[in-house]
Amino acid sequence: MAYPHTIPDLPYAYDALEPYIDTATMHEHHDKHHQAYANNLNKALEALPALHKLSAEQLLKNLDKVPKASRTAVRNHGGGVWNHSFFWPVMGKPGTRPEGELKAALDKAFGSYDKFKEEFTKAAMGRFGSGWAWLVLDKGKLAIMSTANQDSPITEGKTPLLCIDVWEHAYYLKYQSKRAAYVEAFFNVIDWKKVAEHYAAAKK
Ligand code: MN3
Repeated sequence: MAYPHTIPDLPYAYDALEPYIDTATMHEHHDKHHQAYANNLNKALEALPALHKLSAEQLLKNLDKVPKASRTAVRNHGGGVWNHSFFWPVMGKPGTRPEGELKAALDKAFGSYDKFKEEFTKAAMGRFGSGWAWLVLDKGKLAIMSTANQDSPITEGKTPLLCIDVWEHAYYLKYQSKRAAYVEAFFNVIDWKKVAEHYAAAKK
């Protein structure tokens, strides 16, 4: 999808992730925040027709092709568009557990599911201010990382498999300042089947 950039509908109902992620947050987060990133990306690209054919992913992978004056706007709003479009489908309810090849890879990389959970939580909690925590495939290996603001691992050539949004807008209505409670709740709504699809595609 290229210019004008749009956002996908949620792949489930707004209340589907209750009680872990509340309906009001999903409305606000998807309809207002995500939509605003698309609107602002379009505004930033309005006068740059040479970039209109590029998808958000292509823009983020080629930020050096964006004129300097617009680069920060494209990085922030393009990241906001792509990251949230990736985020919604890695959640679902009931949540699942890693299976098969992905489970084996997680065990190999982190020792166990619990250890993975611990490391991912650490990345989510350790991100100061706004940003994201990610499980990525980096040169064939699973890795956990976090990014600031709307920066995306795809800009660094890494392939995202799973992410959590740790901007306050992702949890403040329900959890107020308790990011840890939100991160803990998130593990109940991870759709590991979707993560496994990303893993299979990334390994090709
Ligand atoms: Mn967000």
